[in-house]
Amino acid sequence: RAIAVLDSGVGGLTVVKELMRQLPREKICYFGDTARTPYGPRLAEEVIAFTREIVDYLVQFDPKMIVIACNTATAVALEDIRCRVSLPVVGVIEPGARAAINLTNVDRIGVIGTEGTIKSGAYELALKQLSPRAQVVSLACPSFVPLVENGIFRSREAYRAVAEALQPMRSSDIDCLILGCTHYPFLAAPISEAMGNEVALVHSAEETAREIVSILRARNELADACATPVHHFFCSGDPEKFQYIARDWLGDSIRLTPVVWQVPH
Ligand code: DGN
Repeated sequence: RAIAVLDSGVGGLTVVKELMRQLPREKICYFGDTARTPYGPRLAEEVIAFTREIVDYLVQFDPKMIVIACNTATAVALEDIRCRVSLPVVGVIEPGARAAINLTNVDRIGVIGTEGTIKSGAYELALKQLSPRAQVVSLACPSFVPLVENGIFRSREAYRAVAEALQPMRSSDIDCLILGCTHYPFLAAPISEAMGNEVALVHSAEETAREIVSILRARNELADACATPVHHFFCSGDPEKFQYIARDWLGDSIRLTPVVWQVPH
C-alpha cells in the first residue's frame, strides 16, 4: 500500500523528495491539483471542498496514510479530513513549527506562506503552543507559487520577485525563517540570497517525513526492506508541465506517469 500525498500543485514534491530519501522502500501516490492552483487566495470553504475531493480520489487506491503536503490545505482542512477518513492523516504545519522551535536561538521566528496560510494564523498558534515565548513575524508571499508552477524558479525574474517580496522580512531580527508553503523550497536559493546567511531556512519536509516514519513504525506498516516501489503521480492540469517540473526536482531516474484527473465542477 502506498503513502498518498497531495498538494495544490507541484509543491508537495518537496515533501515527496524527502520521503524518498528517508523511506526509499515506500510506494508513493501523489496528487497535484495543478488545474486549480493556487489555493492561497481561495476561501477556506473552497480549499476544504477541494481537499475532500482529492482525498476521496486517493482513498480509491487504498493508501496506508494521507499526507497533506500543502500548508494552505493543512491550515484549514486537516481536522476535517481527519474526521472523514479512518487512516492516519499528517499535515505539514506542526512539523515545520517544531523544526523552527528546535532551531531558533532568539525565539523570534519568521514565517512566509500563502495568503490563506498566513491569514489562518495556524503557524502562530502551533509555534506558541510549542513555545509560549516565541515571537512570530509573518508575511504572505502570493507571487511565489506561480513562479514555481510555471517552472521559472531559477530565473532572474524569480530572484527579483523574491528579493522584493522579502524586503519587509529583512529588518525583522529573526534567526530562522519557516518556508510555510511546500512550493518554497524550489525557491530556496533566491530566498537565501534575499535573507542572508544569518537566517536559517526551515523546510517542513524533513520533520514531516520523520513523523511519517514514526507513525508507520508504530503501526508496523513500514514497507518491506527489499521492496522496489513504483510511484504514481497524478495531476489535474497539464501533464507535460507537471512532468517537466517533477523530473527537474526528483531526477530523471524517477518514472513518472502523470495521469490527468478531470476535477469535478
Ligand atoms: N503548496 C501549497 C502550500 O504549501 O500552501 C499551496 C500553494 C498554493 O496553492 N498557493
